[in-house]
Amino acid sequence: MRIDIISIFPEFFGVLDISLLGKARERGLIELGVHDLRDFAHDRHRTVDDTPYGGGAGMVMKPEPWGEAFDEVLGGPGAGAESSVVVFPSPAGERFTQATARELALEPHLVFGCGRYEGIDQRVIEHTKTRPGVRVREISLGDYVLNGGEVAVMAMIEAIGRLVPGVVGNPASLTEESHEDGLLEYPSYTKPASWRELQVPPVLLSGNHGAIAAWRHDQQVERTRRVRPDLLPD
Ligand code: 6GU
Repeated sequence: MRIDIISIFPEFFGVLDISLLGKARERGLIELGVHDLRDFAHDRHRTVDDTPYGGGAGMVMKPEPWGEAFDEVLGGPGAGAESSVVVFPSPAGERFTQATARELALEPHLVFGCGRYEGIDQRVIEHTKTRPGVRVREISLGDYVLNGGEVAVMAMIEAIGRLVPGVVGNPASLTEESHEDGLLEYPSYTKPASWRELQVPPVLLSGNHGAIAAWRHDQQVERTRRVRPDLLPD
């Protein structure tokens, strides 16, 4: 998979050199390009924003640098990249879920356009939709507001990247976790069996695999009912 990120804070993404995603890049499973939006602004101050038509607070990102950045990342005007998904992180987008991460992990090319200020001129989104071979999604992490898309994109890339085949060593660890089966994860324990007078639940020491599976499922249902009842069917 190839991932391109366009941002006025490219240095934000330095942390993608480390940890699981860094290893996936060393192994050639994920190819990453980070692009500075200001490289596509040609005035002396490399301006990327301007005041909003119609008035209102804050600044809006100008369309021209975005257009040129997408021309480069998607293969030039009219060139027609084969198949790309462009993601605009936005609190006004559809909600990002594990299902979204699973869908995006199957794509050969993702492009993240990180907006700042009060957003990007809407024509950039509309124009990107007209590029051949390109699908556009506006995606939100949840019902709160971040100053820009960078932190949201970091979270999305971490969720997507670990689902790319080969990135996580043991694929079973991908299915036995929160949200993969619609329930929250069961609690986990390791040695020692007794720590500061707290005991590991005895069933986990019993060696009875059926009883352990049943206990874990009960824990998942109980935890989900308690903290995320919205995830359960009525
Ligand atoms: Cl994707 N972007 C911004 N700026 N704020 C958010 C968000 C995204 N998701 C939740 N809040």
